[in-house]
Amino acid sequence: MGWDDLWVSELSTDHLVLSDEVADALAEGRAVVALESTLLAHGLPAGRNHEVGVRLERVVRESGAVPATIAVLDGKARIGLSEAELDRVCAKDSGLVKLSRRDLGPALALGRDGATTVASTATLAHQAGIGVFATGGLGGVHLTLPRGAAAWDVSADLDVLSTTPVVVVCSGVKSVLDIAATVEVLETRSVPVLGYRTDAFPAFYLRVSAFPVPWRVDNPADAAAVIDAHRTHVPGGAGVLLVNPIPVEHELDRELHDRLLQDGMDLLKQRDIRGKDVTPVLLEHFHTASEGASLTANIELVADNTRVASEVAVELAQSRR
Ligand code: PSU
Ligand code: MN
Repeated sequence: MGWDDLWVSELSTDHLVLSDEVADALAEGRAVVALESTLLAHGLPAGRNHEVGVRLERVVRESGAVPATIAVLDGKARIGLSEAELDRVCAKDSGLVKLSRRDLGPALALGRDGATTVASTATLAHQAGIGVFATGGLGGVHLTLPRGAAAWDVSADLDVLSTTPVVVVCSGVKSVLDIAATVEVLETRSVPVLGYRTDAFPAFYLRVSAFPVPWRVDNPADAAAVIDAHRTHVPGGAGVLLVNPIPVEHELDRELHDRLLQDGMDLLKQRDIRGKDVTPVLLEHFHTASEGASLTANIELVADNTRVASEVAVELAQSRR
């Protein structure tokens, strides 16, 4: 048995399965970037999600890193998907459950299929030895609606980030969330927030929110240096949030955005949508009501975050050599 086999057998367990490509890259200290599956299975419409999954992996490779899309299939956490596995995640009637961190134990034990959110993807990435993860938007504190829908709803993404040493690259949080409260929770939980070429916390479809970021970096090398210092010199296992605004040419028109948001909130109230259904229902409303404009925005921002994450992962890998 060679070194690679040893590494693989140490990392892969009955319930955690690394693809050969990911296992090899990790063993050789090469850059690996984790990608989540909830944004594919529950955030994008079937029919578009597969091409996005393939594109994101290509973006990672073009930046010199190895992609590790993460999902739970047949009760096994898959780190790096085969083509057939990506097909399953993106299938129209895949029936994949949305798995947060709390759902991992049940899904593994009961042999289920599920898509992983930021919380569960970061958990599994860390377990596999992957330190950088790209996504669209982080979950956060939901706006409080009078009675019923989303009356008190704080995403597990925030707590997981405060205890899991993974860098999450995203375009902030969607404006369907309470951005001010989300930023406050990140401060309370001691999660460093770095603006990537921005002084404002981004609002997903829009480049800026009304809230500043505490720190700004302007290139992958500075981002990597901050991440390295945080990991090496600051006790505790908090991750890092690197926020990258949507590319300017894909930003949504503000008026359209505000209208979609208002209607979306009304829809939640009318249909009494709660808990983990809130985000997918709102996303679907945005995509349909904007006739695809928000879908393009969503796809382009995830692709750009994936590029930035890959560049930072390559810097981090180089600085460890
Ligand atoms: N942002 C998107 N699309 C998504 C999500 C976020 O653009 O599909 C998903 C992510 O997986 C995130 C989750 O972790 O929504 C948050 O869900 P909740 O608010 O129920 O924790
Ligand atoms: Mn929630």
